[in-house]
This record gives sequence, structure tokens and C-alpha cells, in this order.
Amino acid sequence: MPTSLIVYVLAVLGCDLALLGWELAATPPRAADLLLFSALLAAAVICIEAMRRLGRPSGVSRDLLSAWWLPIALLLPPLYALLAPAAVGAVLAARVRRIPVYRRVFSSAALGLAGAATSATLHLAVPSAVLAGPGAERAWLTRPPWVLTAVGCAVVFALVNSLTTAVAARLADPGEPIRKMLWNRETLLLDLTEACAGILVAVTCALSYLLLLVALPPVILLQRSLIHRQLAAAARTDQKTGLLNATAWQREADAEVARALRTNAPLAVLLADVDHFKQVNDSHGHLIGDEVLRALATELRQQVRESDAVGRFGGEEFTVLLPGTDDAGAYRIAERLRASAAGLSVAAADTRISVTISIGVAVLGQHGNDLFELLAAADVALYRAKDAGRDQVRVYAFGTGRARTTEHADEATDACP
Ligand code: GH3
Ligand code: MG
Ligand code: MG
Repeated sequence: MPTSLIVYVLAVLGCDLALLGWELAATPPRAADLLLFSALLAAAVICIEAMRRLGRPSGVSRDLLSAWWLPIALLLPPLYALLAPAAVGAVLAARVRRIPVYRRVFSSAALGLAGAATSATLHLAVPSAVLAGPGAERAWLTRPPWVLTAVGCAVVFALVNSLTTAVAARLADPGEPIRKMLWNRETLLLDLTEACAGILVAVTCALSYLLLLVALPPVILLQRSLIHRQLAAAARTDQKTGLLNATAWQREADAEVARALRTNAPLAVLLADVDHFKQVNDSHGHLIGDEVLRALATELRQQVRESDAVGRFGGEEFTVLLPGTDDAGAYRIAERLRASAAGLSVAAADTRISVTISIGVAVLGQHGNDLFELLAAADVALYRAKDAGRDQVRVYAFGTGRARTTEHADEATDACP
């Protein structure tokens, strides 16, 4: 783990503990606060148990527990917003996933700081006369201007939590752009869902504690659908590279081939294999080998269109499906992939590693009439590229039972000495 990351994690934890100490000393215990805190914690624990019933949700990175952090931050003094993630983090550690302790502690501290910032923002924005005003104790939150303030506070919560964790992710992997770690369409949607659920639960609780019983089932249902979505996405993904796994790629490719046959559209398949990859493992170890595979996967994904399916076929072999692409286009794209892979350099302990890839190309209608035939033809072409000296692209030549560079022979010879 980089030193900068260790320092940062300790700093976040230190801030969280210092604030917790301060708030413990400054907050007088009140029976009503403790009752609401316990009720919301109990609801969070029920959600965790409901999550466990879905099996071991590895590959699930988001839950809907913010639905409970936010009401705690909005309806109680900051002390409780600092305490809640630690308490629920301990339950999660014992009951759900086995993630490293330091990550669990860091994420609890980040949530605690986000909750404390939310609570502080609320106490700045809402006059204390309103907070302690007449009527049911927390009914102020149900009035329109203060509901809007709560929405602003939910934004503060999402911002502080995302920023704190994005900085840690960036320190762990300096190559990744921070914007990508902060938000994409999917995480924005999840943040929005969590914020809306949190505000609804907070307003419900403000009306009556008993209404928590009414809020709990829809939150659990929402959480289940969220987890199902993430499990479905994880089941399609190769954990090491983030690409489609072999089964998902073949399913997508089958559908695209059927569509191309129906509409008479061109389609090509590329099969890429890393050259002498065993030497990378033998010289630098399997972990660095994995880093190289990840870097290659990211590069391949970035070099093709969103609509092209890139998969990890196995070990150090990748497949690329190119719908709407004829033989000339497929050759051009394969050459681009080959050249960009050769230009990659991955940091190892005291050196940088570069690898090359060989690629076999097969085109629907010319080299095969279904996915199986296309993959077999691309495989033959790939091995011709290996035979010819590696770091090359070969297009399958139908009828000869072997691959050649067809009309691109000159380019191939030039590009792949
Ligand atoms: P060639 O140019 O002929 O393809 O040579 P090669 O060394 O790449 O071929 P070979 O098939 O002999 O070796 C493939 C190597 O890839 C062996 C295997 O240990 C390694 N490998 C397969 N999957 C992984 C993985 O997930 N991580 C790492 N680090 N290595 C892997
Ligand atoms: Mg290889
Ligand atoms: Mg191989």
C-alpha cells in the first residue's frame, strides 16, 4: 500500500475519532435521541440481515444503508452521525462480507465524517428556534422549506462521502482519473436513490417513530432490487479485468451474429493473445502479470467503440466482437489494438514492462457462418500470427485452412516486422 494512502487513511480516521471525542463530551444524552438512534440502527441491522438472505453478495459494492445514515444526520446531534457507521460497520464485518479491516474502518470513518458534515450543515441552515420549536418534537422537518434544506444536506452527505473515498481510490491507483472514480451515470443514480430514500425515511420518522415500521419494507425491497442489479452485472464481468467474462461475451456475440445474419450486416471477431506472457509471470511474478492483464484490458476497451464487445476469453486471451465491421475495417482496428498494446508500459518494482499481442481476425460470411466457426477461424489466424513471429495481425483465409493477411499482406508485413 503506498505511504501516501496510509497517511491519508490515518488522517481521515484521526479526524473522525477527534470529532467523535469532541461530540461525546459536548452532547448531553437525551432519552428521545437514544430511542430514535436505536430504532434507526435496528432498521439498518434488519436491512443487513435481509441482504444476507440473498446469499453472499460478493461483487456488490453498494447497499442502501444511507437510507438510515441520512435520517440520523438530519434528526439527531452530530455525535450520532459519527457513531452510527462504526456500529453498523461492526455488524457488517461480523455478518456480511469479508473485506479487509482497514477498508471497513476507513469507509466507516468516511461515512461518519459525511454524516457529521451533513448534521453541521443542517444546524447552520436551520435556526435553533425552529429545531426546538413547538409541536411534535421533530415535525419541523416535514415543513416544505426545511424539506428542501434536507435535500441540500443530502447533497452534502453524498459529496463529502464520495470525495473522501475517491481521494483514497486515487492514491491507491494514481493512473485512474479522479473524475471517473467520483461519479459515473450509474453511481449518480445510486447516490440519488439513496438520498431520496434517506429523505423519505427522515420525513417519515419526523412525523412519528412508529412510521419507521411502514418505511422499512419499501427500503428493504429497494435494497433487494439494487443488490440484484449489481449481482447480475458482477455475473457478467471478469473480476480481474472488468471486461465481459467468456460466458457473457459469447451470449452477446451470439445475439449480434444472429442480428447480423438477419440484416445482412457485416461483423468481425478478433482473438488476441499476449506474446510470451509466461515470461512476464516468470520474471516479475503473477501479481505484476495480473497488472499487465488489467492494463491491456483497459487499453483494448478504450480503443474500440462502446457497441463493440470486449471479453476475456481465458488466461491471457481476449476476444473483440465488431458488429457492422467488414474485413478491411476489422484489420484496421486489429492493427490499432496491436500497436496500442505494444505502446503500453506497466510499472513493476524497479522497471517498466511492455508486452505485445498477436491477433487473429475472422469475418462473418467469409470465414464462418456462426460464432463457433468464426472463433475457430480467428484461432487459426492467431496461431499463424504467432508462427510468423508474434506482434502481428492475421486475417483468416477461407479455403486454405490457414490464415494469411489477404489483401492487407503489404500493410501487415510493414506493420509487423
Ligand atoms: P505465446 O506467445 O505462445 O502465447 O506464449 P505465452 O507464454 O503467452 O503462452 P502460454 O500459453 O505458454 O502461457 C500463457 C501464460 O499465461 C501461462 C499462464 O500462467 C498465464 N496466465 C493465464 N492466466 C493468467 C492470469 O490470470 N494471471 C497471470 N498473471 N497469468 C496468467
Ligand atoms: Mg500467450
Ligand atoms: Mg494463450
